[in-house]
Amino acid sequence: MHKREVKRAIEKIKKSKSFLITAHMNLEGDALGSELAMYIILKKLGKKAVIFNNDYLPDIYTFLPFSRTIKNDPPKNDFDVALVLDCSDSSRTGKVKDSLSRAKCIINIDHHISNTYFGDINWVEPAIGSACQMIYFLCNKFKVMDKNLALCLYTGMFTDTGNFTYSNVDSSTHQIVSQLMEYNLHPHKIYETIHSLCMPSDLKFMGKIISSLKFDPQRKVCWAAINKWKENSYDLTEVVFSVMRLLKEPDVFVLFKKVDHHKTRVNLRSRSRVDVNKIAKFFGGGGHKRASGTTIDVPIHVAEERVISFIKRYTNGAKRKK
Ligand SMILES: [Mn+2]
Repeated sequence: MHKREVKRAIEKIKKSKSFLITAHMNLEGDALGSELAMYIILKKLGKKAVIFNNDYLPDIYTFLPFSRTIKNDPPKNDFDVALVLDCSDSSRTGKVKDSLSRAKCIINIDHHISNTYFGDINWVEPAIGSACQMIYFLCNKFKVMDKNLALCLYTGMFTDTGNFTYSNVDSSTHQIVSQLMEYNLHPHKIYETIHSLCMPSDLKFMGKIISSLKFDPQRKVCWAAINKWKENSYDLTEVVFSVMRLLKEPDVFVLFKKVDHHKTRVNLRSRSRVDVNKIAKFFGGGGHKRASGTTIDVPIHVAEERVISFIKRYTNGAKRKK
């Protein structure tokens, strides 16, 4: 834990009155959980706070407390502090970026290894599995934990660790979860709200993806290239990856989605050995060692060719070094 930056962040929060809270685009459990938890903490401390996001709240997360207070339009007033959470770079806040300059100070609280240290205070912990786990620490410091906070933090920790199955889970994760569970949370309900949402058409779409999976000759990389990605009120990306992860052999999983004729979204996941942040970084993106992404301005078949051949070279290199 970066004690000096934590201390600076806490001091700044204590001294300041008004806050803008935001997170990365493509909202998911950790971004929303950490934003809402931060909002609740600040309200409990008697501060003024507003959450402003680039994207609309996905339906599956409306169960989170205070989620209806989230704004999608720029606030008119200035702020003492902008709290940017779970966000590797200020440009990842989308349209919120313009409003960040209206704050006297930016506090960057994040766990992406690709973080660009864009804040005035940068509390960045790549070894921690979720931004929510970092906010949990603030809850304890301010002694404000309650059921709403526990629900927000649990949701972020749960989603960012693949339901507590990824390699970023350790004993501290479960110790914290154990404390959150004291607030009478219902993990089975949270799980179903977030994950049991597929319509029959979604499963048929998944079937097409599964039947088109590709592998390198050594079966260490598994990928799918999808020309027509199904837009849902929730994102099927993690569902596809969870199916790919059922495979025994691959270390790396890749999903290519056509954005338009000259733009391809690439999502990368790794099981244990390969650092996919480095791969995404090579192609102008970033994220975590085990989960990252990038958008490349080339047609999908070109993106597929370039990324897969890079991964093959990269993993061969990693093997030789071992
Ligand atoms: Mn996160």
